[in-house]
Amino acid sequence: MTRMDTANITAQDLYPTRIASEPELLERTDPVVHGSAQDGPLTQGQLDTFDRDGALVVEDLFSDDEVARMRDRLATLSADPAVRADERTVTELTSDEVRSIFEIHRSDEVFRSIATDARIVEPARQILGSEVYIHQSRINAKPGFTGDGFWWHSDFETWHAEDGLPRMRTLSASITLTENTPVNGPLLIVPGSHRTFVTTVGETPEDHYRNSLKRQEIGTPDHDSLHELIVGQQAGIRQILGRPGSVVFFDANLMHGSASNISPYPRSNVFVVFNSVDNAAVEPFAARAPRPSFIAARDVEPVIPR
Ligand code: 6CS
Ligand code: FE
Repeated sequence: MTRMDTANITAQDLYPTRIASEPELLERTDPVVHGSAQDGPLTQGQLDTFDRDGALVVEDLFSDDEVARMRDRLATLSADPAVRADERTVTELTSDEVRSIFEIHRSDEVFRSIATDARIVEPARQILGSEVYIHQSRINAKPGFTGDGFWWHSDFETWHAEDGLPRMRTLSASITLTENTPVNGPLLIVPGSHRTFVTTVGETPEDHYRNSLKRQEIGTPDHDSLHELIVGQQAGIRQILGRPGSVVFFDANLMHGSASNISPYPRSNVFVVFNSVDNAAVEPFAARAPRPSFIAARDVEPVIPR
């Protein structure tokens, strides 16, 4: 396979990945924060934190009642045979436990209303400086004892290579449904890594998502690049901890991952990925065909916050 028949050749590729035989650390050319404090609701201090770290935690954005409703829904969905059989549900590699449920903003009323809630949509619009649409939504469940982790990755690397998002103008809002503690496999981030694009080595296999959503290998950074980022450039690693109902907003290119959960305490999060309407998906930059729309939206439907 050559570059010509696998990749997008119409749009300019600022972040070439899965193409060269050696990895590279490239400088981000896109802005991180597009809006200003006047646009609200985030303060200048919060925008500065997001700009510097690539992540911002807002505690207690959702109430205990709202969190309880979401957890109940998740429990019901996870136990429902129809949901378990649905192609949008991903189970763990080594067990039948539910790992992720995708496109919950379309399949479920409770999560539809959460995904369009002004408390997460407005900060996304402010940071991205435009109207936004939902590129992806999902619940990640990490049950006690059996929940497997996520190896280091930049979400943008995959969304660029496999879904065709051209530029870095995308973020995730992750709502915590359980307490995130040091022992239940919390989110680990490399602060400031959103300014560096780590290219990866290895071609995207056909229907890659069938494996990658259980355990990703292609599209993940190599050890030397991670060492350079974390140790060489002294970015370090930070755990994101917090109470249920907190929200972590993080840039699509932030290097992050999480360990498996060997504690008895479950951990689950709802993710809503907002993309700028000015950054709509084009053809994938390093895959034969785009992934199904339940993983990566192909239509731009601006979110009307409620
Ligand atoms: O493939 C994806 O789109 C996703 N994979 C990971 C590991 N994180 C973000 C996203 O859901
Ligand atoms: Fe991720």
